Amino acid sequence: MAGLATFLRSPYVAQPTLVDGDVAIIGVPYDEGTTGRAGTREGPAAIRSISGQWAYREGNEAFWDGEAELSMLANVRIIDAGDIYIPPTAPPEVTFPLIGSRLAELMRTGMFPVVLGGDHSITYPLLLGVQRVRGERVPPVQLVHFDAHMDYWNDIGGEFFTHASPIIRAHEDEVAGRIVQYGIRSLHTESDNVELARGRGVITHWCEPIQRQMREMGAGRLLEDIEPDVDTWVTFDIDCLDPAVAPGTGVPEPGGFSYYEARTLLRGVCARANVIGMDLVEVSPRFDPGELAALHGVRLILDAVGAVFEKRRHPDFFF
Ligand SMILES: [Mn+2]
Repeated sequence: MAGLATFLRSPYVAQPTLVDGDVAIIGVPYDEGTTGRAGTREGPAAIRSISGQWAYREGNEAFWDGEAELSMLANVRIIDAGDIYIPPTAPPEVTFPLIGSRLAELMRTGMFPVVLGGDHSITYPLLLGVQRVRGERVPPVQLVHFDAHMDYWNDIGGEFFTHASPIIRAHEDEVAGRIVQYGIRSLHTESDNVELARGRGVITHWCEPIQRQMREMGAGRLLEDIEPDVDTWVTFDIDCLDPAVAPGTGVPEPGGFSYYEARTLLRGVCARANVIGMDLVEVSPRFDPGELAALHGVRLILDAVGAVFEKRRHPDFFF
């Protein structure tokens, strides 16, 4: 494979505009928010590296997905805007504004941002950046959250910005409005605030029951919880997948989605809501034999972005 290891071997453009592309890839090599084993700072590089597997798309030609009888990403131009600089040892008070400002800068161009994590703590500053672009009087985005974990801990030993807390932070700061979660299955204690989240209206779809539901009657009912056509951010923690499928992650949990289950839900969300950006977090390459977590991450990004742009072309499109 020739060329630099950008995402899909796309052009590297440091300060892109809509003239350069429709989709901007941005890496956040940050894992200061991890509570256990670190390493997700190496996620963006690993995701870009394995993405070369799909770099055979000539120019902006479509991918044909024969399984879904779907042409994906036709004339969708992807560029790679590189990584956000993370100063070593800097606290979240320093790094989070850097993350939020860079995302806001990219969103103001009108491009669709795809953020490669990094640990899940980055979703909070990303949503702060999204809301800054939207303006104070505009309601916050709907947040669709794929994860094995609720990420609704208030704090861990007085630390409020770890990868266990991005959803509660975003919710309490009102940079996430409606919140729908898929894939949750970790063991919980009081700290997880399961009841608090429920009381505040967070819709949590526990993993095994919805797997059964999808087998028996498809994903339609599950997607009805997504408010149609409203501006939506998708945050996809790779640990929502079965660790047998995607082992390379910081806090793997037994059980979890197959690739097909995650793809059905993810594409369904992108076909129903107006998704304005996404992040894919928690890929941890040193725990990733076969580069499987990174590999699934890339394919799911392609599936999601493909659905987003298909919806823009055909607003009534559905899988
Ligand atoms: Mn998680």
